[in-house]
Amino acid sequence: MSKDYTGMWEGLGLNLENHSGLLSVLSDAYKGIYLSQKKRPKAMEYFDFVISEVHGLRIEEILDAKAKGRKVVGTFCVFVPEEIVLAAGGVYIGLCAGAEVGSDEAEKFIPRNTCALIKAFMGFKLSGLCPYVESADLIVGETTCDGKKKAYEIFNEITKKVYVMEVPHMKNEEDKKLWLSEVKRFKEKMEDLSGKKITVDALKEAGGIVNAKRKALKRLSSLRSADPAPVSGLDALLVNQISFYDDPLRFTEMTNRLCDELEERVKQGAGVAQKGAPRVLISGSPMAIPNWKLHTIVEGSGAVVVGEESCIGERNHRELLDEGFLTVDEALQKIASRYLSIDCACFTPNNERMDNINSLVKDLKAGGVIHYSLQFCTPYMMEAYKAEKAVGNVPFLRIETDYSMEDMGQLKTRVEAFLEMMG
Ligand code: BJ8
Repeated sequence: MSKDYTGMWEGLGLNLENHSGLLSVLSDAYKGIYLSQKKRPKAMEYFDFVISEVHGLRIEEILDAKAKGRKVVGTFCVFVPEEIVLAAGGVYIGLCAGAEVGSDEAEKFIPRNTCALIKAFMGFKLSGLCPYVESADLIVGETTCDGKKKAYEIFNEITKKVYVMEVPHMKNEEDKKLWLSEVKRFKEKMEDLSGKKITVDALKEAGGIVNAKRKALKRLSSLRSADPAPVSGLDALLVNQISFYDDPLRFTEMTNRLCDELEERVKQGAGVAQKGAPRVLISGSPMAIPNWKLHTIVEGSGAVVVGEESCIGERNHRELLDEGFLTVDEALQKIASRYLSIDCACFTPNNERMDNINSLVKDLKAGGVIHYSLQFCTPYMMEAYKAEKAVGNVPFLRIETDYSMEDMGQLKTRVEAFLEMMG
Protein backbone atom coordinates (compact mmCIF):
# COMPACT_ATOMS: atom_id res chain seq x y z
CA MET A 1 0.00 0.00 0.00
CA SER A 2 1.32 3.41 -0.90
CA LYS A 3 -0.60 5.17 1.87
CA ASP A 4 -1.88 4.42 5.35
CA TYR A 5 -5.59 3.64 5.04
CA THR A 6 -6.10 2.55 8.65
CA GLY A 7 -8.44 5.43 9.44
CA MET A 8 -10.59 4.69 6.40
CA TRP A 9 -10.85 0.98 7.26
CA GLU A 10 -11.70 1.85 10.86
CA GLY A 11 -14.43 4.17 9.63
CA LEU A 12 -15.94 1.27 7.70
CA GLY A 13 -15.98 -0.87 10.85
CA LEU A 14 -13.59 -3.49 9.47
CA ASN A 15 -11.82 -5.99 11.68
CA LEU A 16 -8.45 -4.25 11.38
CA GLU A 17 -6.17 -7.04 12.49
CA ASN A 18 -7.77 -9.67 10.25
CA HIS A 19 -8.08 -7.15 7.44
CA SER A 20 -4.37 -6.33 7.39
CA GLY A 21 -3.65 -10.07 7.56
CA LEU A 22 -5.89 -10.67 4.56
CA LEU A 23 -4.18 -7.94 2.57
CA SER A 24 -0.74 -9.34 3.19
CA VAL A 25 -1.88 -12.87 2.24
CA LEU A 26 -3.44 -11.45 -0.92
CA SER A 27 -0.38 -9.46 -1.79
CA ASP A 28 1.97 -12.43 -1.20
CA ALA A 29 -0.21 -14.72 -3.30
CA TYR A 30 -0.36 -12.07 -6.02
CA LYS A 31 3.36 -11.49 -6.08
CA GLY A 32 4.09 -15.21 -6.05
CA ILE A 33 1.79 -15.91 -8.96
CA TYR A 34 1.83 -12.82 -11.13
CA LEU A 35 5.17 -11.22 -10.77
CA SER A 36 6.96 -14.49 -11.41
CA GLN A 37 5.46 -14.67 -14.91
CA LYS A 38 7.78 -13.96 -17.81
CA LYS A 39 7.26 -11.56 -20.72
CA ARG A 40 4.35 -9.69 -19.15
CA PRO A 41 3.09 -6.74 -21.19
CA LYS A 42 4.22 -3.38 -19.85
CA ALA A 43 0.60 -2.16 -19.77
CA MET A 44 -0.15 -4.75 -17.06
CA GLU A 45 1.55 -2.35 -14.64
CA TYR A 46 -1.71 -0.46 -14.34
CA PHE A 47 -3.61 -3.62 -13.35
CA ASP A 48 -0.85 -4.55 -10.87
CA PHE A 49 -1.35 -1.14 -9.32
CA VAL A 50 -5.13 -1.56 -9.14
CA ILE A 51 -4.87 -4.92 -7.41
CA SER A 52 -2.33 -3.55 -4.97
CA GLU A 53 -4.83 -0.79 -4.15
CA VAL A 54 -7.90 -3.06 -4.06
CA HIS A 55 -8.72 -2.06 -0.48
CA GLY A 56 -7.02 1.34 -0.65
CA LEU A 57 -7.30 3.87 -3.44
CA ARG A 58 -10.39 2.33 -5.07
CA ILE A 59 -12.26 2.31 -1.75
CA GLU A 60 -11.19 5.91 -1.19
CA GLU A 61 -12.61 6.83 -4.61
CA ILE A 62 -15.86 5.05 -3.80
CA LEU A 63 -16.17 6.81 -0.45
CA ASP A 64 -15.52 10.16 -2.18
CA ALA A 65 -18.30 9.35 -4.67
CA LYS A 66 -20.60 8.51 -1.74
CA ALA A 67 -19.76 11.79 -0.06
CA LYS A 68 -20.92 13.52 -3.26
CA GLY A 69 -24.26 11.73 -3.00
CA ARG A 70 -23.67 8.85 -5.41
CA LYS A 71 -25.08 5.47 -4.31
CA VAL A 72 -22.90 2.37 -4.26
CA VAL A 73 -24.46 -0.84 -5.55
CA GLY A 74 -22.78 -4.20 -4.98
CA THR A 75 -23.61 -7.37 -6.91
CA PHE A 76 -22.55 -11.00 -7.16
CA CYS A 77 -23.90 -11.71 -10.62
CA VAL A 78 -23.68 -10.41 -14.18
CA PHE A 79 -27.48 -10.32 -14.38
CA VAL A 80 -27.68 -7.00 -12.52
CA PRO A 81 -27.92 -4.27 -15.20
CA GLU A 82 -24.95 -1.98 -14.75
CA GLU A 83 -26.47 0.58 -17.16
CA ILE A 84 -29.36 1.25 -14.76
CA VAL A 85 -27.03 1.77 -11.80
CA LEU A 86 -24.90 4.23 -13.80
CA ALA A 87 -27.95 6.02 -15.24
CA ALA A 88 -29.06 6.71 -11.66
CA GLY A 89 -25.64 8.22 -10.95
CA GLY A 90 -24.56 5.16 -8.96
CA VAL A 91 -21.28 3.26 -8.64
CA TYR A 92 -21.46 -0.40 -9.68
CA ILE A 93 -19.21 -2.89 -7.90
CA GLY A 94 -18.90 -6.66 -8.37
CA LEU A 95 -18.25 -7.85 -4.82
CA CYS A 96 -15.30 -10.14 -4.03
CA ALA A 97 -16.08 -13.77 -3.41
CA GLY A 98 -13.00 -15.62 -4.64
CA ALA A 99 -11.05 -16.55 -1.52
CA GLU A 100 -11.48 -18.98 1.33
CA VAL A 101 -12.26 -16.51 4.08
CA GLY A 102 -14.37 -16.86 7.20
CA SER A 103 -15.67 -20.35 6.31
CA ASP A 104 -16.16 -21.29 9.97
CA GLU A 105 -18.24 -18.19 10.56
CA ALA A 106 -20.18 -18.75 7.34
CA GLU A 107 -20.94 -22.35 8.29
CA LYS A 108 -22.83 -21.12 11.34
CA PHE A 109 -25.41 -19.75 8.89
CA ILE A 110 -25.25 -21.92 5.78
CA PRO A 111 -24.55 -25.63 5.20
CA ARG A 112 -21.02 -26.89 4.92
CA ASN A 113 -21.78 -28.28 1.45
CA THR A 114 -22.32 -24.87 -0.11
CA CYS A 115 -20.29 -23.65 -3.06
CA ALA A 116 -17.12 -21.72 -2.20
CA LEU A 117 -18.38 -18.51 -3.83
CA ILE A 118 -21.43 -18.26 -1.56
CA LYS A 119 -19.39 -19.27 1.49
CA ALA A 120 -16.86 -16.58 0.60
CA PHE A 121 -19.35 -13.71 0.37
CA MET A 122 -20.86 -14.74 3.69
CA GLY A 123 -17.40 -15.27 5.17
CA PHE A 124 -16.01 -11.90 4.01
CA LYS A 125 -18.92 -10.08 5.62
CA LEU A 126 -19.01 -12.11 8.83
CA SER A 127 -15.29 -11.65 9.40
CA GLY A 128 -15.58 -7.89 8.82
CA LEU A 129 -13.08 -7.98 5.96
CA CYS A 130 -14.77 -6.51 2.91
CA PRO A 131 -14.78 -2.70 2.58
CA TYR A 132 -16.96 -2.98 -0.54
CA VAL A 133 -19.81 -4.69 1.32
CA GLU A 134 -19.50 -2.12 4.11
CA SER A 135 -19.57 0.84 1.75
CA ALA A 136 -22.46 -0.46 -0.40
CA ASP A 137 -25.83 1.26 -0.06
CA LEU A 138 -27.55 -1.64 -1.77
CA ILE A 139 -26.56 -5.24 -2.53
CA VAL A 140 -28.46 -6.68 -5.44
CA GLY A 141 -28.99 -10.42 -5.43
CA GLU A 142 -30.77 -12.61 -7.97
CA THR A 143 -32.66 -15.87 -8.10
CA THR A 144 -30.17 -17.72 -10.26
CA CYS A 145 -29.05 -20.85 -8.39
CA ASP A 146 -30.84 -22.15 -5.28
CA GLY A 147 -27.78 -21.64 -3.09
CA LYS A 148 -27.56 -17.91 -3.81
CA LYS A 149 -31.30 -17.41 -3.71
CA LYS A 150 -31.54 -18.76 -0.15
CA ALA A 151 -28.22 -17.31 1.01
CA TYR A 152 -29.44 -13.79 0.14
CA GLU A 153 -32.25 -14.16 2.70
CA ILE A 154 -29.67 -14.77 5.39
CA PHE A 155 -27.30 -12.14 3.98
CA ASN A 156 -30.10 -9.61 4.26
CA GLU A 157 -30.63 -10.46 7.93
CA ILE A 158 -26.96 -9.67 8.48
CA THR A 159 -26.52 -6.63 6.22
CA LYS A 160 -30.08 -5.21 5.85
CA LYS A 161 -29.07 -4.10 2.36
CA VAL A 162 -30.17 -6.87 0.01
CA TYR A 163 -32.60 -6.40 -2.86
CA VAL A 164 -33.35 -9.43 -5.05
CA MET A 165 -34.15 -9.53 -8.77
CA GLU A 166 -36.11 -12.52 -10.00
CA VAL A 167 -34.25 -14.19 -12.86
CA PRO A 168 -36.47 -16.73 -14.68
CA HIS A 169 -35.01 -20.16 -15.41
CA MET A 170 -36.41 -20.50 -18.92
CA LYS A 171 -36.53 -18.08 -21.83
CA ASN A 172 -40.04 -18.38 -23.24
CA GLU A 173 -42.39 -15.42 -23.84
CA GLU A 174 -43.80 -15.40 -20.30
CA ASP A 175 -40.29 -15.50 -18.83
CA LYS A 176 -39.25 -12.58 -21.01
CA LYS A 177 -42.19 -10.55 -19.68
CA LEU A 178 -41.30 -11.44 -16.11
CA TRP A 179 -37.70 -10.40 -16.62
CA LEU A 180 -38.68 -7.12 -18.29
CA SER A 181 -40.90 -6.32 -15.31
CA GLU A 182 -37.97 -7.09 -12.99
CA VAL A 183 -35.74 -4.71 -14.95
CA LYS A 184 -38.42 -2.00 -14.63
CA ARG A 185 -38.80 -2.68 -10.90
CA PHE A 186 -35.02 -2.34 -10.51
CA LYS A 187 -35.06 0.98 -12.37
CA GLU A 188 -37.69 2.22 -9.89
CA LYS A 189 -35.63 0.92 -6.98
CA MET A 190 -32.60 2.83 -8.24
CA GLU A 191 -34.69 5.98 -8.69
CA ASP A 192 -35.93 5.68 -5.08
CA LEU A 193 -32.44 5.02 -3.76
CA SER A 194 -30.79 7.86 -5.65
CA GLY A 195 -33.71 10.30 -5.56
CA LYS A 196 -33.12 10.82 -9.31
CA LYS A 197 -35.38 10.17 -12.26
CA ILE A 198 -33.65 7.96 -14.83
CA THR A 199 -33.87 9.65 -18.23
CA VAL A 200 -33.29 8.35 -21.72
CA ASP A 201 -30.20 10.55 -22.02
CA ALA A 202 -28.74 9.09 -18.83
CA LEU A 203 -29.43 5.57 -20.13
CA LYS A 204 -27.77 6.44 -23.45
CA GLU A 205 -24.67 7.71 -21.70
CA ALA A 206 -24.55 4.71 -19.34
CA GLY A 207 -25.12 2.30 -22.25
CA GLY A 208 -22.19 3.88 -24.10
CA ILE A 209 -19.88 3.58 -21.07
CA VAL A 210 -20.71 -0.06 -20.39
CA ASN A 211 -20.57 -1.02 -24.07
CA ALA A 212 -17.16 0.63 -24.43
CA LYS A 213 -15.92 -1.46 -21.51
CA ARG A 214 -17.35 -4.62 -23.05
CA LYS A 215 -15.77 -3.76 -26.41
CA ALA A 216 -12.35 -3.35 -24.81
CA LEU A 217 -12.75 -6.76 -23.12
CA LYS A 218 -13.87 -8.31 -26.41
CA ARG A 219 -10.82 -6.83 -28.09
CA LEU A 220 -8.61 -8.40 -25.45
CA SER A 221 -10.40 -11.70 -25.90
CA SER A 222 -9.94 -11.77 -29.67
CA LEU A 223 -6.21 -10.91 -29.40
CA ARG A 224 -5.79 -14.11 -27.40
CA SER A 225 -6.59 -16.08 -30.57
CA ALA A 226 -3.07 -15.37 -31.86
CA ASP A 227 -0.43 -18.10 -31.68
CA PRO A 228 1.81 -17.45 -29.80
CA ALA A 229 -0.68 -15.97 -27.33
CA PRO A 230 0.35 -12.34 -26.66
CA VAL A 231 -0.82 -12.40 -23.03
CA SER A 232 -1.09 -15.07 -20.37
CA GLY A 233 -4.43 -16.38 -19.18
CA LEU A 234 -3.53 -15.21 -15.69
CA ASP A 235 -3.12 -11.62 -16.83
CA ALA A 236 -6.26 -11.70 -18.96
CA LEU A 237 -8.20 -13.18 -16.03
CA LEU A 238 -6.96 -10.41 -13.77
CA VAL A 239 -8.11 -7.74 -16.24
CA ASN A 240 -11.54 -9.38 -16.39
CA GLN A 241 -11.72 -9.56 -12.59
CA ILE A 242 -10.74 -5.91 -12.22
CA SER A 243 -13.43 -4.89 -14.75
CA PHE A 244 -15.99 -5.51 -12.00
CA TYR A 245 -14.79 -2.87 -9.59
CA ASP A 246 -12.56 -0.35 -11.32
CA ASP A 247 -13.81 3.02 -12.58
CA PRO A 248 -15.32 2.04 -15.96
CA LEU A 249 -13.94 4.93 -18.04
CA ARG A 250 -10.40 4.54 -16.74
CA PHE A 251 -10.59 0.76 -17.00
CA THR A 252 -11.67 0.95 -20.65
CA GLU A 253 -8.84 3.31 -21.52
CA MET A 254 -6.22 1.14 -19.79
CA THR A 255 -7.55 -2.08 -21.31
CA ASN A 256 -7.40 -0.53 -24.77
CA ARG A 257 -3.85 0.56 -24.05
CA LEU A 258 -3.00 -3.03 -23.13
CA CYS A 259 -4.65 -4.19 -26.37
CA ASP A 260 -2.55 -1.71 -28.41
CA GLU A 261 0.57 -3.28 -26.94
CA LEU A 262 -0.74 -6.78 -27.58
CA GLU A 263 -1.53 -5.90 -31.18
CA GLU A 264 2.11 -4.92 -31.64
CA ARG A 265 3.17 -8.23 -30.14
CA VAL A 266 0.91 -10.12 -32.51
CA LYS A 267 2.36 -8.21 -35.49
CA GLN A 268 5.84 -9.14 -34.38
CA GLY A 269 4.90 -12.75 -33.66
CA ALA A 270 5.87 -12.29 -30.01
CA GLY A 271 4.05 -14.00 -27.17
CA VAL A 272 4.15 -15.27 -23.60
CA ALA A 273 4.53 -18.92 -24.60
CA GLN A 274 6.17 -20.74 -27.49
CA LYS A 275 4.25 -20.88 -30.73
CA GLY A 276 2.42 -24.21 -30.69
CA ALA A 277 2.21 -24.40 -26.86
CA PRO A 278 -0.94 -26.25 -25.72
CA ARG A 279 -3.93 -23.89 -25.74
CA VAL A 280 -6.69 -24.39 -23.21
CA LEU A 281 -10.17 -22.92 -22.93
CA ILE A 282 -11.52 -22.86 -19.38
CA SER A 283 -15.28 -23.12 -19.13
CA GLY A 284 -17.73 -23.10 -16.24
CA SER A 285 -18.25 -21.47 -12.84
CA PRO A 286 -16.99 -17.89 -12.39
CA MET A 287 -13.53 -17.20 -10.96
CA ALA A 288 -14.10 -14.21 -8.70
CA ILE A 289 -11.10 -12.20 -7.58
CA PRO A 290 -8.65 -13.47 -6.16
CA ASN A 291 -9.33 -16.99 -7.45
CA TRP A 292 -6.32 -17.69 -9.69
CA LYS A 293 -5.99 -21.36 -8.76
CA LEU A 294 -6.70 -23.26 -11.99
CA HIS A 295 -4.93 -20.76 -14.26
CA THR A 296 -1.86 -21.01 -12.05
CA ILE A 297 -1.83 -24.79 -12.42
CA VAL A 298 -2.48 -24.84 -16.17
CA GLU A 299 0.05 -22.15 -17.04
CA GLY A 300 2.54 -23.54 -14.52
CA SER A 301 2.37 -26.78 -16.51
CA GLY A 302 3.52 -25.21 -19.78
CA ALA A 303 0.14 -24.50 -21.42
CA VAL A 304 -1.53 -21.19 -22.05
CA VAL A 305 -5.13 -20.38 -21.13
CA VAL A 306 -6.60 -18.64 -24.17
CA GLY A 307 -10.12 -17.95 -22.92
CA GLU A 308 -12.61 -18.11 -20.08
CA GLU A 309 -16.11 -19.24 -21.00
CA SER A 310 -17.32 -17.84 -17.71
CA CYS A 311 -19.02 -14.84 -16.11
CA ILE A 312 -15.57 -13.49 -15.30
CA GLY A 313 -14.86 -13.59 -19.01
CA GLU A 314 -16.90 -14.11 -22.15
CA ARG A 315 -20.32 -14.36 -20.52
CA ASN A 316 -19.88 -10.86 -19.12
CA HIS A 317 -18.94 -9.10 -22.34
CA ARG A 318 -20.09 -11.25 -25.25
CA GLU A 319 -23.32 -9.31 -25.94
CA LEU A 320 -23.42 -5.55 -26.34
CA LEU A 321 -26.45 -3.45 -25.52
CA ASP A 322 -28.32 -2.27 -28.62
CA GLU A 323 -28.02 1.49 -28.15
CA GLY A 324 -30.67 2.30 -30.77
CA PHE A 325 -33.40 3.39 -28.35
CA LEU A 326 -35.35 6.65 -28.19
CA THR A 327 -37.39 6.30 -25.00
CA VAL A 328 -36.83 4.97 -21.48
CA ASP A 329 -39.25 2.14 -22.19
CA GLU A 330 -37.37 1.07 -25.32
CA ALA A 331 -34.10 1.27 -23.42
CA LEU A 332 -35.44 -1.01 -20.68
CA GLN A 333 -36.65 -3.52 -23.26
CA LYS A 334 -33.23 -3.60 -24.89
CA ILE A 335 -31.52 -3.91 -21.52
CA ALA A 336 -33.84 -6.79 -20.54
CA SER A 337 -33.19 -8.60 -23.79
CA ARG A 338 -29.40 -8.08 -23.59
CA TYR A 339 -29.23 -9.54 -20.08
CA LEU A 340 -31.57 -12.43 -20.80
CA SER A 341 -29.17 -13.56 -23.52
CA ILE A 342 -26.66 -14.56 -20.78
CA ASP A 343 -26.14 -18.32 -21.00
CA CYS A 344 -25.88 -19.11 -17.28
CA ALA A 345 -26.26 -22.78 -16.35
CA CYS A 346 -29.26 -21.88 -14.17
CA PHE A 347 -31.36 -21.89 -17.38
CA THR A 348 -33.01 -24.89 -18.90
CA PRO A 349 -32.44 -25.67 -21.66
CA ASN A 350 -29.19 -23.78 -22.10
CA ASN A 351 -28.19 -24.79 -25.61
CA GLU A 352 -26.74 -21.36 -26.45
CA ARG A 353 -23.95 -22.10 -24.00
CA MET A 354 -22.99 -25.23 -25.94
CA ASP A 355 -22.86 -23.24 -29.18
CA ASN A 356 -20.82 -20.54 -27.48
CA ILE A 357 -18.29 -23.05 -26.11
CA ASN A 358 -17.85 -24.50 -29.60
CA SER A 359 -17.40 -21.06 -31.18
CA LEU A 360 -14.78 -20.16 -28.59
CA VAL A 361 -12.86 -23.38 -29.16
CA LYS A 362 -12.76 -22.55 -32.85
CA ASP A 363 -12.10 -18.80 -32.61
CA LEU A 364 -9.41 -19.08 -29.95
CA LYS A 365 -7.86 -22.18 -31.54
CA ALA A 366 -8.09 -24.07 -28.27
CA GLY A 367 -6.73 -27.61 -28.33
CA GLY A 368 -8.66 -28.66 -25.23
CA VAL A 369 -11.35 -27.59 -22.78
CA ILE A 370 -11.11 -27.75 -19.01
CA HIS A 371 -14.56 -27.61 -17.50
CA TYR A 372 -14.29 -25.99 -14.12
CA SER A 373 -17.06 -26.30 -11.52
CA LEU A 374 -16.93 -25.13 -7.99
CA GLN A 375 -17.80 -28.03 -5.70
CA PHE A 376 -21.54 -28.04 -4.89
CA CYS A 377 -22.25 -25.77 -7.87
CA THR A 378 -24.94 -28.07 -9.22
CA PRO A 379 -25.83 -26.06 -12.37
CA TYR A 380 -22.30 -26.17 -13.78
CA MET A 381 -21.45 -29.64 -12.47
CA MET A 382 -24.56 -30.97 -14.23
CA GLU A 383 -23.96 -29.05 -17.43
CA ALA A 384 -20.45 -30.46 -17.80
CA TYR A 385 -22.01 -33.57 -19.33
CA LYS A 386 -23.64 -31.60 -22.15
CA ALA A 387 -20.58 -29.43 -22.66
CA GLU A 388 -18.40 -32.51 -23.09
CA LYS A 389 -20.82 -33.96 -25.62
CA ALA A 390 -21.06 -30.64 -27.46
CA VAL A 391 -17.33 -30.32 -28.14
CA GLY A 392 -17.14 -33.75 -29.76
CA ASN A 393 -13.56 -34.87 -30.28
CA VAL A 394 -11.91 -31.91 -28.57
CA PRO A 395 -10.10 -33.18 -25.44
CA PHE A 396 -12.16 -32.33 -22.37
CA LEU A 397 -11.33 -32.50 -18.68
CA ARG A 398 -13.81 -32.01 -15.85
CA ILE A 399 -12.57 -30.44 -12.67
CA GLU A 400 -14.50 -29.84 -9.48
CA THR A 401 -12.71 -27.92 -6.79
CA ASP A 402 -13.00 -25.14 -4.23
CA TYR A 403 -10.73 -22.31 -3.04
CA SER A 404 -8.53 -24.38 -0.75
CA MET A 405 -4.97 -25.21 -1.75
CA GLU A 406 -5.16 -28.79 -0.50
CA ASP A 407 -5.86 -30.39 -3.88
CA MET A 408 -3.27 -28.34 -5.83
CA GLY A 409 -0.90 -31.33 -6.21
CA GLN A 410 -3.64 -33.68 -7.31
CA LEU A 411 -5.05 -31.15 -9.79
CA LYS A 412 -1.61 -30.50 -11.23
CA THR A 413 -1.15 -34.20 -11.90
CA ARG A 414 -4.51 -34.38 -13.66
CA VAL A 415 -3.87 -31.23 -15.70
CA GLU A 416 -0.40 -32.43 -16.77
CA ALA A 417 -1.82 -35.77 -17.91
CA PHE A 418 -4.52 -33.89 -19.83
CA LEU A 419 -2.00 -31.62 -21.55
CA GLU A 420 0.03 -34.64 -22.56
CA MET A 421 -3.08 -36.20 -24.01
CA MET A 422 -3.78 -32.97 -25.94
CA GLY A 423 -0.34 -33.37 -27.46
S1 BJ8 B 1 -24.89 -15.54 -14.39
S2 BJ8 B 1 -22.79 -18.18 -13.26
S3 BJ8 B 1 -22.54 -14.89 -11.91
S4 BJ8 B 1 -25.38 -17.00 -11.24
S5 BJ8 B 1 -20.80 -20.97 -8.38
S6 BJ8 B 1 -23.27 -19.22 -6.60
S7 BJ8 B 1 -24.06 -20.70 -9.80
S8 BJ8 B 1 -23.55 -22.67 -6.91
S9 BJ8 B 1 -22.08 -17.58 -9.56
FE1 BJ8 B 1 -23.17 -17.01 -11.40
FE2 BJ8 B 1 -24.74 -15.09 -12.24
FE3 BJ8 B 1 -24.90 -17.49 -13.33
FE4 BJ8 B 1 -22.81 -15.97 -13.79
FE5 BJ8 B 1 -24.49 -20.77 -7.59
FE6 BJ8 B 1 -22.62 -22.12 -8.88
FE7 BJ8 B 1 -22.07 -21.05 -6.56
FE8 BJ8 B 1 -22.51 -19.53 -8.69
